[in-house]
Amino acid sequence: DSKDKFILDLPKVELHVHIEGTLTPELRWKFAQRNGQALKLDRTGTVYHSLEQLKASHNIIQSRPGHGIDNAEESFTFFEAYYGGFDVLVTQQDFNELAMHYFERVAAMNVRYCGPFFDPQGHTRRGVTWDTMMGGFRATQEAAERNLGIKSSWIMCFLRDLTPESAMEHYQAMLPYRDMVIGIGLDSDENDRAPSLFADVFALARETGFRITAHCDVGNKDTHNHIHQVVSALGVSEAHCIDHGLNAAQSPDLLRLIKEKGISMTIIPWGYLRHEPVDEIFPRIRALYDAGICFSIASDDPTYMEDTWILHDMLLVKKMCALSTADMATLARNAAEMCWAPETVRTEIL
Ligand code: ES4
Ligand code: ZN
Repeated sequence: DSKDKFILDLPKVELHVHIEGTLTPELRWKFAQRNGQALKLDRTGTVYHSLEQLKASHNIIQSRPGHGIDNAEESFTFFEAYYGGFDVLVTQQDFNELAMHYFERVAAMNVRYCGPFFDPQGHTRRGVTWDTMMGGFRATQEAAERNLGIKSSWIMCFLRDLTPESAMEHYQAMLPYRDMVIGIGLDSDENDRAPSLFADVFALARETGFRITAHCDVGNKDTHNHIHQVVSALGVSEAHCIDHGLNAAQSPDLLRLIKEKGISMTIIPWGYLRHEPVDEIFPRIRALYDAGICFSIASDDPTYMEDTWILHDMLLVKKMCALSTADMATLARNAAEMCWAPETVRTEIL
């Protein structure tokens, strides 16, 4: 309807999307064919012989709690599915086409700027070179600006289930490409992996002029401690960001801390449905909004979350938090305000 059209037309900035989490079954199939790979998706080692079978496997991945993924022994976890998809990314062309597909998709949703995440450790450990990865991403960055009018800068994430030494090695290896990279993030499996483990590399990145952000996943058992550590140990402040961190809504102290420090956050409504009941999620998002915290809506891993992209996340949050079109314009403006693009780019969008 006309209200949806209003949301579609809002100039958007997307600040939390994993480029590897935008791999569609179609692209996965195409790259595997081109690279001469068999597609083995689950831990039983089943080989997929057709695109139809592969699509069906994404449907299992996309199931919500109580619908397969979390409790079915024979299905795979989100991270197994996600890292399984990495295997088909081999050539510069693969990285370029993956990223270009994302930019084209969100151009149609009126995204004007984005800061996509990438996970270099998931690629170097398979023998992919930095030139392959960054060459593909650079070609996309240039083509997206030229042909789609979308400006962008990359955010390199460390896999927190790997060591701080590996993070430091990857930080150093990225420096030759630093003109493409605006920020440093922390993602992957948060269980028993405190942010403070990575304090040294984040301090170095901050002092060198990178923006920083870290995932504080919804429902993680240590989430309040981790949100606190992102501020106290990683040095996240006004110029930086927290990804998710929704559980701060349950803690007056954390809400105050985030508000006082002027820290911004990224919120991914569709993703949380995989972990938490509806009435745990949306009142908390609403509480962040009512507390006046600056957060923006994003898509995280669209093809592993029932094919939901930034527009769908915005429509969901509008509906479930009972936000007005003016509120949605505020959220869109938040994204442009909190983003790490140069001032000239941000004012163009605002
Ligand atoms: C991720 Cl949903 C999620 N959580 C943590 N790390 C990630 N990397 C990609 N998607
Ligand atoms: Zn994420």
